[in-house]
Amino acid sequence: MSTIQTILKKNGFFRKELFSGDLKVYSPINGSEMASINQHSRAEAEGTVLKSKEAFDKWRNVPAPVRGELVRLLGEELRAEKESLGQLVTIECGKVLSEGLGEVQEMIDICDFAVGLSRQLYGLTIASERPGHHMREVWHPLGPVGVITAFNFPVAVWSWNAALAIVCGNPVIWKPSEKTPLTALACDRIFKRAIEKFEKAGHSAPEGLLQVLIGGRDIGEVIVEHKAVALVSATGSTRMGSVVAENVAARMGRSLLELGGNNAMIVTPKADLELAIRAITFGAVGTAGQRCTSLRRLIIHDSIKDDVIEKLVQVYMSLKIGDPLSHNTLIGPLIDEGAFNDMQDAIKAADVQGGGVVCGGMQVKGVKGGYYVEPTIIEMPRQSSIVRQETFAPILYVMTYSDLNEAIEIQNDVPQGLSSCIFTNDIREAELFLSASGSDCGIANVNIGPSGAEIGGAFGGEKETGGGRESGSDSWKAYMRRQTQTVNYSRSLPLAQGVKFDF
Ligand code: UN1
Repeated sequence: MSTIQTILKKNGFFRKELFSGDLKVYSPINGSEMASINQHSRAEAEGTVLKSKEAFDKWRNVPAPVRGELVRLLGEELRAEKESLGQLVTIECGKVLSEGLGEVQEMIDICDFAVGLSRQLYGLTIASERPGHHMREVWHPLGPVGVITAFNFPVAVWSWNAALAIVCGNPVIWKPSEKTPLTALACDRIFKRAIEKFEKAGHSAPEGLLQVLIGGRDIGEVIVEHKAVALVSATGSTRMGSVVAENVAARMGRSLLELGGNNAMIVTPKADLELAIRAITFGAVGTAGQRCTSLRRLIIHDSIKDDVIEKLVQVYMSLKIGDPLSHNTLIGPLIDEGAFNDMQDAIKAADVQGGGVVCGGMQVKGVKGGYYVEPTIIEMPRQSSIVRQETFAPILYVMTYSDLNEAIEIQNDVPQGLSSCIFTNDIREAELFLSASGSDCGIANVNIGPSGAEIGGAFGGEKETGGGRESGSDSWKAYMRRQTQTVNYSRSLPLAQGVKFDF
């Protein structure tokens, strides 16, 4: 407890206002109450949307490279705050410090990416079929962007959205998870500092360019239902995502969804097993199994199963579980009691469905007041209903295969489609996995686990994962509207498709 308070104080995150509300914020490290903060009302949330609309009217006219300068300054501020924000991420969501710092690095990376992008919001020029005409595609700012984030990546996923949205000319309304509002308030403060520097350099940013809304479902509903919110980018469960998708579609808005994952690894007899064991371990137990991209299913050739499991169990036994702030810890706590219960329920269901626990599953002491668990390996006779479901915990279901096509079929036979990977040194196996009849996921890796993607690629998945793409590549296009422009610089008015309309 004292360490947590010391960190909050040292970083200037410990302010009186954080103790005047009714949203209690607990640290998963020891369950201690860190703050009780004010929540916004529905009316306030509506006011926020209107303010965002006003900010949009101004910000869209600021040249994109100047908008990029603000994001460059945000990246600088994040560099300066990497240590303190990384620590705050750790104490608020429980991931180990190296991963907390990694999350802030991911924010810095996306800022750098977005700064470059601010001079590259390219559209096409298109050959016109009519003489004296030219056609082009222009990307315009879209409007206020609502960002709803989850507890497990409390700041990085926001930054993927915010850095792109702002460079693309859009203000941002951010509703963080109720479990991790402090990191959001810290980012708001960091963003304000970037704005101060931006304005000191002679630029101007409208009020309300970034607004943080604290609250639960009712606040989320305002963002989802308000016509002025042009894009709703939501990360969370498939259940939440389908409500968002339906409601945003009903008002013809745009949504970008990053929902559940149920990520698998295929390990073939041609794999470098040492590499595979490292990747399995990080994928399945890193972030205590609480990434959307966490490894949940191992589909392993029957000839090597026993060997791999034996090696894995040895590694699992050696992993340090406990306080995520302390140096050698690799597995921190689950976010809360609910997550612990979900894990226990999944283990019981797996048992009923014919599974056998190979190792783990028990609660461990860790730090008093937190929910610490042993990472768990369960052998399953088949891909039963519990395996087809995402449980946000360090449970790894192991299944076997004898033919690679069968393995790919198992890999694809789940409702989710986020991340996937194969371990093999055989180019034929790897390329089959990556082909049109291979993995059906948004992310497919060879000799890399399913989690820990770089920001440069588009991030997201198919099927119940929601279909959205965030972060790198051309994901920015989701934050802009495309306009096809045709200009006639001739003295006549020829019609397309040769249509005659003479009068
Ligand atoms: C998430 O879990 O919602 O690829 C995001 C990864 C991270 C992002 C995960 N870069 O694991």
